[in-house]
Amino acid sequence: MPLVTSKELFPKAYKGGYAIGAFNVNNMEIIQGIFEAAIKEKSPLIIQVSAGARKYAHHEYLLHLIQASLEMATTAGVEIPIVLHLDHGDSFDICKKCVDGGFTSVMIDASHHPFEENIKITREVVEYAHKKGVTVEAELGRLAGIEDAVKVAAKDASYTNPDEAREFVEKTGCDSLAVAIGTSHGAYKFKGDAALDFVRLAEIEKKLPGFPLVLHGASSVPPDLVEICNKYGGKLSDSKGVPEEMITRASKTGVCKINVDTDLRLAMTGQIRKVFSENPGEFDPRKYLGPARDAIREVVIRKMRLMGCSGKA
Ligand code: TD4
Ligand code: CA
Ligand code: ZN
Repeated sequence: MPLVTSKELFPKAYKGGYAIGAFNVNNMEIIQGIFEAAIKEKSPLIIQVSAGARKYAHHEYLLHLIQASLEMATTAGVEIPIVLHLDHGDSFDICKKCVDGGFTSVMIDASHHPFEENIKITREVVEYAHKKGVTVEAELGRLAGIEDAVKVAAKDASYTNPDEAREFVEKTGCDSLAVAIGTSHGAYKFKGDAALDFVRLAEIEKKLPGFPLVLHGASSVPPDLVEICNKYGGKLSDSKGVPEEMITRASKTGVCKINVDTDLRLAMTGQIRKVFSENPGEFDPRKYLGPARDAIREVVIRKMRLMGCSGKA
């Protein structure tokens, strides 16, 4: 089965009250782990590549590894719709390269620019991408830093404004919108209790009925994954992420795509640490990348069940 665009997945997710997991990839084992999970769960999938991942692994390698997964699924008689998405493209140029180079979806993240400038850059990408049948995710508002989350003033300045969200979507023609409602990237999201602004999310939804929203910074940093890392020599202190029940709650709203990267990193690193702690003499990469791949599969299965996309392929 060929790659699909987000347009083929989001309306079903919106109506069905679930979200599709978008997982970041950097190498073969990560792709295989995620793919094994999608097959096991019969779940649609969004594979996403950051600018950093593209630089690290190279566009062609990632594209062909994903195409290999699709071919293997077809051979096995399994149909899994997959979107290949650029995560946080920061310029027209990188978005164009991905549109031209086989991606079916791109994110233009011009959220650090003033509102009008964000609209202008996003619209340019939309015009180019749509001509080639590629969908575009944009971002409005900025993801909170750990300090910002507690300050109300900072919250109003950086969280997505519902009225602006509608204007932004109308003026840009983007296909989905990443919103800032309290999450942030990485393993340290909250100092105390997790605070996601579900009231704001509902207001955004009201202003944009039926329009797919995207949640970034959605790793949960589950204590069991942190514990494995720390048990085998890691030093992750007080890591707090988005509680798993909030992932399920968000999935039932207009949020159609939920990004997860940090939890995959934790799962992978924990297993690699374990192998080396238990056998410091190990030097066969398959002996530590294999368990890392298995751990990725398990964490992705867990996410798919939380988001409700299992069984929706
Ligand atoms: O958009 N993302 C993933 C960000 C990946 C960054 O990759 P580089 O290091 O290559 O720049 C997310 O929203 C993931 O959020 P999470 O909570 O998992 O950190
Ligand atoms: Ca949803
Ligand atoms: Zn992100």
